[in-house]
Amino acid sequence: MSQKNQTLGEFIIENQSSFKYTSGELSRLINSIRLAAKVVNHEVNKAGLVDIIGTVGDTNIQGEDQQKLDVFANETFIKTMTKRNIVCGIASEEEDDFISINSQDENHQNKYVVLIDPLDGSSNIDVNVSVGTIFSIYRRVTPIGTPVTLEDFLQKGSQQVAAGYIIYGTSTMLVYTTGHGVNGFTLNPAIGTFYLSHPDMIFPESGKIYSVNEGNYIHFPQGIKDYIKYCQMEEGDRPYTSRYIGSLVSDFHRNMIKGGIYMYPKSSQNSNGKLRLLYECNPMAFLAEQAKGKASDGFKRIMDIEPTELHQRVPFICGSKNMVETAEEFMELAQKKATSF
Ligand code: AHM
Ligand code: MG
Repeated sequence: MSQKNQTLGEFIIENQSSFKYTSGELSRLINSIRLAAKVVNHEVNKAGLVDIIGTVGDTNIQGEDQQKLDVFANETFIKTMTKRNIVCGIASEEEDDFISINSQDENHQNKYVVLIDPLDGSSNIDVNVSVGTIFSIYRRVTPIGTPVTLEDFLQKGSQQVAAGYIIYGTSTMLVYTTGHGVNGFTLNPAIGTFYLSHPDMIFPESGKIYSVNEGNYIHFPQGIKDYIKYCQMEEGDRPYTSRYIGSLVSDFHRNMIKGGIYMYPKSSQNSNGKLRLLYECNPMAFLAEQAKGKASDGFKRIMDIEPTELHQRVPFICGSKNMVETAEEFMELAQKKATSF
């Protein structure tokens, strides 16, 4: 039985048997993500010292070049997983193509691929606002022992075996699911240990927060405009509160705890929105559903979308179930009105 204050390490061992393919490989993989998260956390926390310890492009006291944090996070996660020989392939939002690991080694038996957004919301770093790492894990579909192919990465979100995020916030948390609910662990920075602080996280069925970049309002589809007006209307428990950090992990995390909806719709400028299906939307959708919330592109379930390319973008609406369903109703109604002319 999981209990508060259990360490993440203890939790992983205890829950390993509840995973249907128990070989320990997935546990080792989550352990390596935990390790990389601590390294990135340490670096993110130093970001405010940038003017004191040097800026990007400078050489630090050890003779190392200062790196942009998103580049550092990307390298740290990739290196940690590659060196520990824990996955057969990695795709990252920061890389053009996927990386095949140990494809020359015939004894290479690893069966998982990881897709990662190493530092999401990185435009927020300079202003001391929370950023996050998002990860998504699948079993490969091509034969074990052969080099991975694009097919191993272009799987529907419903095929995910695990997903999660790390939020580098006022405290650093790792939140993940292996398909048995969502659990959140808070880092005690003094001793570098994650403790179970948020067992069985659940989205309230309805909420009072809507999160969207309203500066783009004029470019949004009619259904989204109508839903935003509905959120602002004085009726029943409305108007809702508007909260938008501009850091998906942070907006999602707050909404899951308090109840709310996050939207990044398509617009007249970006026909598929901004967020990436494989690195951002699918993992957040898996977490949302495991926490009894919902994730949609406005018309259909995010995790049912058949991916066609690694860096594909999709409109994203995610959060408390009732709120997402109401937004979908507005989208459908607007579409019906538009086609009835
Ligand atoms: P990024 O992957 O380039 O960091 O972009 C993703 C981020 C999300 O975290 C956030 O919700 C969104 O972009 C904010 O975009 P905008 O500034 O257009 O509202
Ligand atoms: Mg991102």
